[in-house]
Parts: sequence; structure tokens; C-alpha cells
Amino acid sequence: MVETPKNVKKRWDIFCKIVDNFGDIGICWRLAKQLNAEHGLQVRLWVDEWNIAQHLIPSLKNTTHVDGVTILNWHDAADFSQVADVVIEAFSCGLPEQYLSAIQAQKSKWINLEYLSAEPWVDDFHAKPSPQANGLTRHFYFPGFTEKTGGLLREYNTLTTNQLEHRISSNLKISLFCYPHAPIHELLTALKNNQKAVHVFVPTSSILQNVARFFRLATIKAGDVYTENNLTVEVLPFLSQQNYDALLRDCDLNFVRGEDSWIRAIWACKPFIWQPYLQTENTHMQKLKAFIDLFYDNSEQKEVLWKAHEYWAAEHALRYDAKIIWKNYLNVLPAIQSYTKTRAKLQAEQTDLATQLVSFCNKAVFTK
Ligand code: TRH
Repeated sequence: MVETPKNVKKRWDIFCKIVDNFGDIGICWRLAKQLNAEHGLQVRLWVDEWNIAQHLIPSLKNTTHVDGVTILNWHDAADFSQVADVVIEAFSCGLPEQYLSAIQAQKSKWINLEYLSAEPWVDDFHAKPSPQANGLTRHFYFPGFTEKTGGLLREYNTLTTNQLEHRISSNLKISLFCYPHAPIHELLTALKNNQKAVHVFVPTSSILQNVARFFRLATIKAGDVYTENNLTVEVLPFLSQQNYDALLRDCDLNFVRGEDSWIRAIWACKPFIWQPYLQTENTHMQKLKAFIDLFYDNSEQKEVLWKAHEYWAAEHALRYDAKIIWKNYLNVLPAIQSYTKTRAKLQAEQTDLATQLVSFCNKAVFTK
């Protein structure tokens, strides 16, 4: 655990509105645990959708104190009278009025944790203050890949667990987690005709219908295994975050989405295909391009990587030949494997997000 200086603000609150999916709560939950475990802070996590939170944190069914964090139900009648020294507003979710008045009186530190992007503008916006009408200053905190950003979520031993030697197995193992508009049918068709046997693990998510349709079935469920030619698909339950991370480490190629599984795919040090969360005006494609440019800057496979990602992430089907896209990609998988491992290790030299956030909150800029 990192030694905490005496003047450090020890009580932290994180407010999380679960928009949809699991990314928002997934990120807040990892951050909350790490702030407690590695920085000795007292952390309360406020969540508005208890049922969804329970899906990701199953122990919530029995207790509201999990892994050192107190989890509170954020609803209109909740008691907001006790406020923290540092308040993290996740993804501009807004804070309750009563809580806002209380933090004004106590002069708490107020941070807005933003979504992750590899776009260059993030460097200039990270850590900027935004004075509010109530006299408080809210700071923008941008996660990111460069030294000028707030870093990436990464626990102390994340990469040590992941640095096991890995050779691509003769039976190619793939994990599949994506949004349903991805060209899933075309991917499975290409894998079915792959020269080598392919085993695809599908944790239960919103794509089960797509997978069922591929096998001409009405439904499929966790535990089901289907084979067609060289392709075997195995449906898994929705895993714990820990088991999901382990699955990423164990596979030769991971399809990930959104924000949290994307970061974990990097720390798994394995080739991955990232599908960003759909945004208006194709913003997600700009985010994707920025990431490919930054992360695969020195990769000879950059063009193949971009084509596969572009094809996979587009909102509307592109007229690319899926067979060629995936053949080209899988042909260079060993090179992508070795590049990704090296690049992920380099990325891990950056100070992690929780550590940077803690020092940011104790810096002079905040001193009363
Ligand atoms: O669920 P997502 O699509 O979340 C998204 C993104 O965060 C996006 O940026 C945000 O705007 C939107 O939500 C509202 O994808 P993401 O971010 O990968 O989160 C999934 C979480 O679920 C992650 O913490 C990993 C976890 N997970 C499991 O714990 N078990 C599983 O079996 C699977 C498949 C995922």
C-alpha cells in the first residue's frame, strides 16, 4: 500500500449513474476498490441502479460493504448530509442538490472523471478547473494514454499477473464481447472457414441472439456449446470482473468494447479488437482512429489493424469482404501478439489513474 501523508483528504465519495451497460459501474467499482486497497482511503460508492450494480458486484445481495468499499443506493430520499473530502462525479452524472450544498460548506474537492479517449485534445483539457455558480471549482479529470493525461486504471500487480509467457495455441482461443450491431455473423462465418480450429468464448451479453441466429437457433444460453466446421462457440455466464480479466489473459484474441474491457484487454497483453461505444456524428470512429494511431504507431501491421477495427466498429455495415479482413488479420496475429505485449508494458510505465488522482487531489491547486 502507498504511504498516505498526514494532510491527505481521506474520505472519498464516488457518484455513479449507470447509463446503460456495465462500463460506468465497472470503472467506478475498480477505482473505488483500488483507492481503498492501495491508498488507504475510506471510499463510498453511490449507485443509482441497484439491480445492475448487483449484476457486477454479486456480494451486494448480502452486504453493502464489499472489498473495503461502502456501496450506497443513490435515490431521491437518500441521506446526503455526510459529505466526503473528495467527491468524484463520474462521467458528468450530476450531484444531488443537498449534497452540493453540503460540499460547498465543507469546501470538498470536486472532480469530474471523464470518459477515456486517445484523442490529442485530451492533453490540453486534463486537470482544467471549471468554476461553478455556487462558488466551488469542479476539475475535469481525463484518463488517457499520454503523460499529460490522468492515466489508465491499473492496479498494482495487474501486469505481473499478465506477463506469463504465451504462445498462440494450435486451437485459437477467442473471447467475444461486443455490441450487437457488429458484423458478428460475418466474423463467425470467416472463423468457421478458418484453416485452424477456433474456440470462441461468449460471456452472456446482448449478442446471444446474434450468435443463436448464426446457428439457426431461436435462443442459446450459458453452458451451450455449438460446433460448425472449424468453429466451436461456447456460451459462458456473465463472469465476475476477475474471471473476465482471466479469460482475456487466457485467449489469443479478445473482442472488447466500451471502456473498461478495452483497458483490460490492453493489460491482458494479447491482441484485441476494440469496438467503441456508438456515438452521434461518428465520433466513436474518430476515437477509434486516434487510438489506432497512438497505440499502433510503430506497428508494421497498422493498416491491417485499422481495416479490421474500422470494419468491426462501423455503425452501418461496410462493404468490405469479411473473409479477407479476418484472413489478413489472423495471418499476422503472431506479430500483433508480440507488438501488443511490448506496447502494453510500455503503457504500464505511466503512473496509474488512481495514484495520479490521489496526488492531484493533494496538490497545491486545491490547497484552501
Ligand atoms: O458495458 P459497456 O458497453 O460499457 C459502456 C462503456 O463504458 C461506455 O464508455 C459507456 O459510455 C457506456 O457503457 C454507458 O463496456 P465496458 O466499458 O467494457 O464495460 C463492461 C464491464 O463489464 C467491464 O467492467 C467488464 C465487465 N464484464 C464482466 O464483469 N463480466 C463479463 O462476463 C463481461 C462480458 C464483462
